[in-house]
Amino acid sequence: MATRGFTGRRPPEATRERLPPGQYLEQDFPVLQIGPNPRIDLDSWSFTLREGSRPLKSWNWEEFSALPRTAWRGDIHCVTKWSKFDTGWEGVSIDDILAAAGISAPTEFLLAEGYDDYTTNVPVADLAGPKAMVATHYEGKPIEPDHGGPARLLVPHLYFWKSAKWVKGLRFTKKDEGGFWELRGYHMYGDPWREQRFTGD
Ligand SMILES: Nc1nc2c(c(=O)[nH]1)N[C@H]1C(S)=C(S)[C@@H](COP(=O)(O)O)O[C@H]1N2
Ligand SMILES: [Mo]
Repeated sequence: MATRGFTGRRPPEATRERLPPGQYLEQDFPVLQIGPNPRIDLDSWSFTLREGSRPLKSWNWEEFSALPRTAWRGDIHCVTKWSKFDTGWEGVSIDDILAAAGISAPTEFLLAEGYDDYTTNVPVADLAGPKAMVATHYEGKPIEPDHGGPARLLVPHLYFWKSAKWVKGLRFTKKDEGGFWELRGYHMYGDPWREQRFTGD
């Protein structure tokens, strides 16, 4: 016991406190998705805000890369029960995206849309502040295609299925509309601390 505290290992109690209910600590970074990686060429990449079908503002890669940058480090939680601690991301916060578009959110809800046609719904209120972003970098490097590069949504306080990979835009919706997984039984909100995995949780 004399060497406890000198091993550099996080005490198990602290790990347990940091893990939402039903989660285990994963050291690797698993890859989960509904299909193959979409092919994305930076020359034709764009990110678009829409209200329903109406485009509000669009950026190409060069324009998007010139927006103010935000960094965030923290824990992510997948509904398949792995959590990963201390993940470091950089990108553009949703606040900065809206500011650059010169608009405030036109509705309270939106669907994030991926280049693979994946969608997931998030309340606009959950994207405020620096903790939600369109991330372009993971641990200082461009996000690998397997993890959603060149750009993915990052909403780390909700289960990771809300963090749409290969994101191509945000579509504001009048009502809270379910996305790909929400229409297939996943929870509409997905708070890991309240263990909102499936409809009715
Ligand atoms: N575009 C897109 N985004 C997606 C998915 C997907 O299939 N397509 N899968 C989601 C799910 S279910 C999870 S758990 C995470 C996995 O992200 P990772 O592969 O980087 O771990 O991405 C989410 N974002
Ligand atoms: Mo997932």
